[in-house]
Amino acid sequence: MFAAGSGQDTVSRFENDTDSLQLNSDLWNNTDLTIADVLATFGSVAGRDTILDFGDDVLVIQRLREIDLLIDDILIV
Ligand SMILES: [Ca+2]
Repeated sequence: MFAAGSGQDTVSRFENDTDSLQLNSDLWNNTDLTIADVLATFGSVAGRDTILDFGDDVLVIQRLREIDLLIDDILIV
């Protein structure tokens, strides 16, 4: 699970629709965001990777260039 205080983490072998990412809502101070909100607010693509940048905590998903693919692979916990 990726949560506030996790720092920078990298997912090197993410398989769309197979793997899932657990994000703790403390990353956005437990405000009421949907997964789509989270991706739209914090997500970006840099080169071949998708970055979820929560400020102090940054999750890099390597070799994924379409953020929308994640929408059914994220679990908010
Ligand atoms: Ca997916």
